[in-house]
Amino acid sequence: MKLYFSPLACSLAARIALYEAGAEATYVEVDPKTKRTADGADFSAVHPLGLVPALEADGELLTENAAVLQFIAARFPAARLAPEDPAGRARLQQWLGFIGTELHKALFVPLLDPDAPAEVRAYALAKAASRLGWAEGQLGGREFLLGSFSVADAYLFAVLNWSAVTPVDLKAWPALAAYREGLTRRPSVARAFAEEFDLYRRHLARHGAALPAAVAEARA
Ligand SMILES: N[C@@H](CCC(=O)N[C@@H](CS)C(=O)NCC(=O)O)C(=O)O
Repeated sequence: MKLYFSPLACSLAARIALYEAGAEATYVEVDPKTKRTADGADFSAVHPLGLVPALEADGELLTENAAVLQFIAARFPAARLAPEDPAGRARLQQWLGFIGTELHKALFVPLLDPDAPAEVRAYALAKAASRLGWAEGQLGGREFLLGSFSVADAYLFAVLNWSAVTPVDLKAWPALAAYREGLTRRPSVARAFAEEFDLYRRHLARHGAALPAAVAEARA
């Protein structure tokens, strides 16, 4: 298997899932600015949309977080990364859909995009209270979104990390903040996050950018 990823992007979730599964995989870094892989190849030739994650498996390319994560879960059932019963499976889909649309795309992408107009950012930020408030309520004080760790937790962790570089302050949602903090102690998550944090730092240095102070603090 080959995972195309960018450091600390949503593709972090697939890396976490692969680590959970103990899967053999090759990790190919994609520069989100140049769309070049680490060896200089054009990632757009792999995935014309230039989006990560993209997972090469069995000679095929799979894209979209929800599909990639569920594929990894299905490929490595012993890791128990997805419920198997219909209700649990639907609940997993519910979370993957919510995280992908309401949080990832609707809330965080406009806040992370330096080219997004101020009005667009304000429009996105206005959704934070209801979307994160709903997730906070659903989570309560639980450690995981479902009964045990699943690929939805990996995806939500990847997305919540972005609060460090956006005006979304997780302190307003203490259950979500505690949930994220708790996941940082999980071995697969800690390993994936530490590795990608270093790669992110190197990516910034290559582009002559400094590590944002809030990110450095969050890591310290
Ligand atoms: N709908 C896609 C979205 C993936 C996505 O937005 N990936 C981001 C990283 S988190 C990306 O590759 N962005 C690069 C770009 O927009 O050019 C999915 O769920 O996989």
